[in-house]
Amino acid sequence: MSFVAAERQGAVEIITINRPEALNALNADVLGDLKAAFEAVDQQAVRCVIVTGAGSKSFVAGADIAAMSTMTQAEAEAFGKLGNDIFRMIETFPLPVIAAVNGFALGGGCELSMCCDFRICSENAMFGQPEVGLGITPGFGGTQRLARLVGPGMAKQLIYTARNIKAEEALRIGLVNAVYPAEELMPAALKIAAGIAKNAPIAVRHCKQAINEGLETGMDQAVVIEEKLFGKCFETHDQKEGMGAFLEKRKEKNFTNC
Ligand code: DAK
Repeated sequence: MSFVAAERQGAVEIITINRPEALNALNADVLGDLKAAFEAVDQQAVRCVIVTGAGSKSFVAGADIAAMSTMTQAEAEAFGKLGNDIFRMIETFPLPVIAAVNGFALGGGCELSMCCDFRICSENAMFGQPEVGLGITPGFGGTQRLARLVGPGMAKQLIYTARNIKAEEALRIGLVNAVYPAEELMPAALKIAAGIAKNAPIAVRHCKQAINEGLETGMDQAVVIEEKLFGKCFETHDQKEGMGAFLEKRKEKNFTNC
């Protein structure tokens, strides 16, 4: 897996796009390695995944323009499907995924960050969907996820103008949750991940599923999705442990992911 590095720190898996000579641009090999890295995550032991980019300059500067430049229509569609399938796998991954955006998140990079559960970034981060300036549309879900995250009006303005935005503006429009000095980004991501990891993993997973699936449907159906997942928690050891700890006034909880 030369283009993607994976490292475990306790219950947190850090997945790093590692092609710094091209500002971590995504070609088919990088996408394949990213898929393999997610497939290799130990879902019993790991409680949260962080996705970031190698180097101090770029998260991911987009899909690889050189690789795309000579594609036929059929090849472009296949490339779009490759990326979309992997990004959808990340979006529906049974563990929370945090994007720690450490620089450029342009085009496919912005799209990668948006298929994660939420984004935090460094002060030097820059977001944008510059595709129309290259004569193409966003192709890894950008038209869909940006509109859902920041609203259709803001998404349309950003996509039609191909304007890149800095971290503070990304914060203001709700694309990122927080901005940190570069050296504080990964410690902050790990702290958030640790805060997630101490909670009941099955409950966290069900929350992710309820939010994701509920947003895709009407409220009547959405609350039924929540009811079902809430009910499923009562089959778990961790529900008994969490509620038992409260009733016994016990601070320590032994969540076992079952
Ligand atoms: N692709 C390939 N190489 C890239 C790259 C990219 N997206 N971004 C940077 N690089 C490479 C540069 O070519 C350069 O390589 P060398 O010349 O050294 O060999 C190296 O990374 C360093 O870049 P710069 O020298 O340009 O560095 P600067 O600091 O001067 O500028 C920059 C940084 C991020 C402003 C600049 O590199 C830049 O503008 N990069 C392109 C950003 C961009 O336009 N990104 C969006 C790409 S389009 C679809 C599927 C997917 C997509 C669309 C459709 N379908 C199949 C339908 C997605 C599209 C995109 O993501």
